Amino acid sequence: MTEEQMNNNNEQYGASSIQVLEGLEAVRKRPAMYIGDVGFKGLHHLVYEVVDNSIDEALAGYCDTIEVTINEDNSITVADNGRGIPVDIHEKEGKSALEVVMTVLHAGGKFDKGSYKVSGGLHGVGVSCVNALSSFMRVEVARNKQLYVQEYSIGRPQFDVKMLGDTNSQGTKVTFLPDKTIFNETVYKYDVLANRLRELAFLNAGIKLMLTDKRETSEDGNFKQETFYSKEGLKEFVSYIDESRESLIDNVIHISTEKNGTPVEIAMIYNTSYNENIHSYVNNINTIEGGTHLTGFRRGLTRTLKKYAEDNKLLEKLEKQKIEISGDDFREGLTAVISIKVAEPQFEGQTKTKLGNSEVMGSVDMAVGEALSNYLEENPKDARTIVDKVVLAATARHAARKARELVQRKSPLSGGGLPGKLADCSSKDPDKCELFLVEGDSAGGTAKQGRSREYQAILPLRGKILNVEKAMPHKVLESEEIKNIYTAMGVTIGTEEDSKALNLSKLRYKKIIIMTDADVDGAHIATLLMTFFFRHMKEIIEQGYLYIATPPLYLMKKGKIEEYCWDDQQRQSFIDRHGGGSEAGISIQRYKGLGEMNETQLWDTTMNPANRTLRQVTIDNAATADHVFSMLMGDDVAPRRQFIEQNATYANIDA
Ligand code: 0RA
Repeated sequence: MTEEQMNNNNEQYGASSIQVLEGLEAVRKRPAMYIGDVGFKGLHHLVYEVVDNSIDEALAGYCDTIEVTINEDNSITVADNGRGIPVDIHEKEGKSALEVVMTVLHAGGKFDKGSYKVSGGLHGVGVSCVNALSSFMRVEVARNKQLYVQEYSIGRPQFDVKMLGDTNSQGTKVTFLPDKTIFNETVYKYDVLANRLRELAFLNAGIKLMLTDKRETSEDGNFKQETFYSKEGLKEFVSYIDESRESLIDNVIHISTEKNGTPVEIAMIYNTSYNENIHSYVNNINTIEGGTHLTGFRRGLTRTLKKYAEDNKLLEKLEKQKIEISGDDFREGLTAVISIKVAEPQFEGQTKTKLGNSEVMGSVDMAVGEALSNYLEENPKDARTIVDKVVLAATARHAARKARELVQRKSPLSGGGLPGKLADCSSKDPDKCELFLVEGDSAGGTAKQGRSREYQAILPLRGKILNVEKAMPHKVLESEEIKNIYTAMGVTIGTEEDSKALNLSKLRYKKIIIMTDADVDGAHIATLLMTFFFRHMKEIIEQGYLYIATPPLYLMKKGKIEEYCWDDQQRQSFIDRHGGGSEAGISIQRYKGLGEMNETQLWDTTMNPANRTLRQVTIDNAATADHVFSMLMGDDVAPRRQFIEQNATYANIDA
């Protein structure tokens, strides 16, 4: 801030505002501390912070519509039809309450009387923080039949709250432009915001959330726009996630109750797949690392189903064969969403998305126990179907023991236990080592020739790997190609009790790079591999270790000039620069497969860390990723075709 601005502010607002300014200066000095990062994630997080305030107003029962607009300049407008932020003079600060909310760190909740604030969430930093990180912000409040406004620049008010005139509506409208000197990314991605708003609509039944993108108009001249609204909340959420799966029972089991003061809502269904898909939320925040609520859910589920099965003598077959049921067996083919509200959540874990409050465990356990045992008694046909599935899972797991032991055995020593097809690198430092998973033996051979022998290992994969979305769990571990991936990576899997627990302590590479042809088959193979990682090695994705290589599409030549191009825009640019817009005299080589490049070309374009572009695979929204993968890899052809047509840039399905 310049001296001059500082003085101006002091004159206008008195000495008390110095404190305020210091607060927001701290946010600008260490933005990552407040919003996680200053990249793509942090940029989108700003929107969630503002939307959360409106969600709180809706949950308090005062508003039912929230409109989010991406404006042409990548500024964002969030408007709700709530009571409007109070504008009267705040006694302690001596200025408009509106200004305090917008400019004082953590002031947002000051007027709040009880209730669970979703805005107390993951970062929960409030709108003032967004203000501090915005080169421009404007708030409009419609309240008491009057329209009020104030504007800010990097959190500093540009004038006192002023009245604009009469109005018959009410609500709050915030517009902000993220500060380009703070953020590395300043372009919003429609789908990312859409996924979060859809999720919020499912989590908060009855609230209408709209998203409009003013940056592009479709052919009919309208802006891109979607409305997210769910009448039945979690029940519809579970149906949406399982849209492409065949369900095992007729109904979504729905639990909505309050235990020891903790509101607990759960929706669950069993499908014919072998995947466990549990998504858990605390105060609308996706707790991807789980926590006490998830543990409570698992306990309640296992205990209740086991008791029902025992009481009805449905486990005798297993007992005869001396097969013990494990916790996993109760969750095979289960899709569930758990959403609870906690007044003072304790978030732990690496990404602060693991609930720590111990008192919650018993509440969720009890809620599941009561509601599920009732459901089973009232729906004996469904109960029988579920128990049969559990018994089948236990039997298959028992039979698959051998396959698992293979992957469970100690991580191979260097050389000895490694797959024969692996061309390993000489360095043993996982931080520096990379494993390329390459489509086909021929491209694998080229990659071996071209690579850095010190840091890059090559594992050629034959054709299409198993579709893990459809295969039974033991088939996954029996697959030669998949076993090779585990052993090459040095990853072992957990105990029989928790077969999904991965042991990454001997991980041999911290970059796993999928390298496939730039054609439809290559895209399919990359998707199969991503699906495998998503379902069976999620931590590898979560740790940021999974990447996709991007081979070029064209080699352009004019005389002695050669350039690689990755898209049609670059291709056109070459033609413009070297042919004056005409293709005459220009040779265009279209690469369809990696095999069409020699080892030097493959190294230069796709493998050399100095030139290559790797796309990191990330899970932006776990529920969306689940929905997308089950759709892409499932039985239904129609939604898959539609998705592929809509998402021509295939590898971007990292959801
Ligand atoms: C505190 C008190 C009151 C409204 C709000 C906060 C409020 C905040 C936001 C943020 C975005 N939209 C919002 N809508 C309302 C009103 C208290 C009263 O009217 O008695």
